[in-house]
Amino acid sequence: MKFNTKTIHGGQTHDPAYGAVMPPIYQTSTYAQSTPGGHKGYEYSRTHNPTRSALENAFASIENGTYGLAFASGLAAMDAVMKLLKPGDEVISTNDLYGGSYRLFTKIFQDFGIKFHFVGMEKASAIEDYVTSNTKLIWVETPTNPMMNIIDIKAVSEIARNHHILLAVDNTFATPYLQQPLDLGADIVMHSATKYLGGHSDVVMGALIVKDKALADKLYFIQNASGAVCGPQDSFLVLRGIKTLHVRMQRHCENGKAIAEFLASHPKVEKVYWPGFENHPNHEVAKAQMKDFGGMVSFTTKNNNFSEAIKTVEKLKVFTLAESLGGVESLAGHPASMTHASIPKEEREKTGVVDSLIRLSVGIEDIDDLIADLKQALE
Ligand code: P1T
Repeated sequence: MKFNTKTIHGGQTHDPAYGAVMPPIYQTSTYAQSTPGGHKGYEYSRTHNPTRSALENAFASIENGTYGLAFASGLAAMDAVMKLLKPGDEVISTNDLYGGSYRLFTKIFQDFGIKFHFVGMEKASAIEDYVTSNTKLIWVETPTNPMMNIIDIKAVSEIARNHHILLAVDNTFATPYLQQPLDLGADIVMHSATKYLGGHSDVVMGALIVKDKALADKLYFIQNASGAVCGPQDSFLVLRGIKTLHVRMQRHCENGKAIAEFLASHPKVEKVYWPGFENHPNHEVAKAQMKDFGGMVSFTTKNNNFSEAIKTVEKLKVFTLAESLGGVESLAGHPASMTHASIPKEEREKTGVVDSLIRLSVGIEDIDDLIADLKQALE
C-alpha cells in the first residue's frame, strides 16, 4: 500500500459488530467477562480500548512500523521512552528541541539519575565525543523546534547501531508524509499527535511507533503500568485527522515555501530558517531524507529587537498568536517567551532562540491572505 492509501486504510478493518466504516467510539472503561478471564480481548481501557487500538494500528502503518502506542500527550509518550532507562544511564539529545522536552529531561529525569548531553548534531560525528559505555539513548528532533536544523537520521543511526544505543526520533515537525525515520534506521518514532497527525488543534495526544517486538513489549508494559493513555473520543479524532494528512501536508509545504520566500525578501526580516533554502546548512540532507520541506518557518526581525518581534506577532490577524503547531489554521509564536521559556536564556541563545525569533506554523488558508497578513504586521 502506498502512503496516501495507508493514511486512509492502513491498519484498519470495518467494525466487526455492524460494519461501521469508521471505528465506533468505545466510550467504556471496562468489558463484561463470562467467567474470570473470559473476555473478547479487552479487559480494561487503560490496557486496551478498541478505538485506541484502531488508531495505534494506523500509527504503525503510516510510519512503516509494526507496533503503535497512543498516549495522553506527546510528553507522556516521551516519558514512556525515558522509563526504559535506569539511574546511571546517559542520553545524547539534539541541543535544539521543544522546550517541554528539555524540561522533561532536565527537571524530571535528571533527578532520577539519568545524565543528558545536549549536542549540536548537524554533523552527526559530533555525537561520538559524548558516547560512553553508559549511553543508552540518542534523542533526535528533526527538523528541530524552533531553529529548523536538519539532522541526518541515517548517519546518526549508524553511530547508534555501532555502539548498541537506541535511537529515538521525534517526527512531529516532518510527519511520516515527509520522512519515515524507522526506514532510516531509527528504533523508535515519537510524535506529538496534537500537531499534524491530529491536524485540527482540537486534541492533545502522543504516539510511539517501533518495529522490534521486545522493545514494543517493554513500551506496552510501561504504557499500561504508568497509565498515561488517551481516551476513545480523542483516538477517534486523531484517526479521522490522519485520513487527510497527505493532502493537508501538501498544502502546508506549498504555503510554507511561499511564506519562507516572502520573508527572505522582506527588508524588516533579518534571517529566515527553513530547510528548503539552498543555503540552509543541511539542505542536501533535508532533500535526501524528506519529500518536501514542511510548513514550519522561523525568522528573526532586524536588530534582534524584542519589542519589535512582540509588536509583529501582536499585529497578526489571520495568524493566531498561540502555542502549538500543525493545525489547518496558521499560528505564530514567540519561542523565547512561550514554547521555549523553560530553557534558560543563556542555553537557548546558544542555539539561536534569541528574543527576536518568531516561529510560524503555516496553515492551509489561501496564501494571499497569509502573505498580506505578514506584510501588514511587519510594516
Ligand atoms: O504538547 P505535547 O503533545 O505533549 O507534545 C510535546 C512536543 C514534543 N515534541 C515536539 C517537537 C513538540 O513540538 C511538542 C509540543 N510543542 C508545542 C506545544 C509547541 O508549540 O512547540
